[in-house]
Amino acid sequence: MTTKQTIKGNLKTVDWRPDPGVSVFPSAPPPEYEASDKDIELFDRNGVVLQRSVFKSWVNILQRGLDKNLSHPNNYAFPCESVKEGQPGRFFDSYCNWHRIQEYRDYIFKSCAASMAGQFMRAASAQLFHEHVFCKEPGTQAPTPWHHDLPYYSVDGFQTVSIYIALDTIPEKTAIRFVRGSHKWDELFFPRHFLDGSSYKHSDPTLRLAPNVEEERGKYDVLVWALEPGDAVLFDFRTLHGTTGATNSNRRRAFSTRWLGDDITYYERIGETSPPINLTNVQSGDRLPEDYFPVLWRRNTE
Ligand SMILES: O=C(O)CCC(=O)C(=O)O
Ligand SMILES: [Fe+2]
Repeated sequence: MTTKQTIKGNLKTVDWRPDPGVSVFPSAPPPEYEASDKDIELFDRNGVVLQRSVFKSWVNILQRGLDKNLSHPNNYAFPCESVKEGQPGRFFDSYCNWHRIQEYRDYIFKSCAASMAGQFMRAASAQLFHEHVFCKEPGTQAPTPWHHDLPYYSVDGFQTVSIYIALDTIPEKTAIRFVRGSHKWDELFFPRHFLDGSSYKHSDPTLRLAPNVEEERGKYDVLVWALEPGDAVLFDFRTLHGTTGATNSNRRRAFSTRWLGDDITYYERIGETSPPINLTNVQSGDRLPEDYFPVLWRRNTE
């Protein structure tokens, strides 16, 4: 069955691992980004920071990559549709395809994203976890349920960042929004399915139900920016984020890369993870293998 209603979570179509023979190592180090101390401090304090226009020259390239992902979803890993039967629009996402889609790989290897990630994490190195793309078509009302990303992932630690790039003009009403400082709450919430907001069935006793920030708006300090193509929003894997259910009048595409610092290790969670990365020969507490998760930037200590 492949009706929109029955898809829960991302489908496994092809292997998330790089195909044999595909090089996952760049031929040259990526260009350096110059993050300001003030912005690094803001990221640490708020769990989210905006860097305007940084990736403008990558927008067309990433749009081309996303076109491949969207038009042949089953050629790629984990295509997912999250609009309920009978509801308008399309909410597509997919991840773990950077080694298969040349445009994604070029961005990851040749842009300043790796250096940017390392600096904002205040880390000595930046290791790629994966990329994640999102597309809401005009007319889509499906909200992105409020969640934070860490409990979805089979990793643990503190030095994390997602670099989320707008590939369209996104007005404030439909843009991704964040609860300021929520990365420091010292709480983890159940991952939620994007289709209907239901929680994953985890028996992990350390997880709680995510708050519904939209329903109790006055209680939370929410940060949101209208975005232009090439703007990047950086956020910690622990920062709560989501959207309203406002109608997307235009297309809303975004490209995110997920980065790990030096203190991040593999962590076998109780229950399903997303992406479903279950590594054999790797124990909780080990570093992630670099042939699947390349270290793309190291701090220059000279
Ligand atoms: O763009 C969205 O609505 C969701 C983005 C998101 O959840 C993420 O990048 O982690
Ligand atoms: Fe997320």
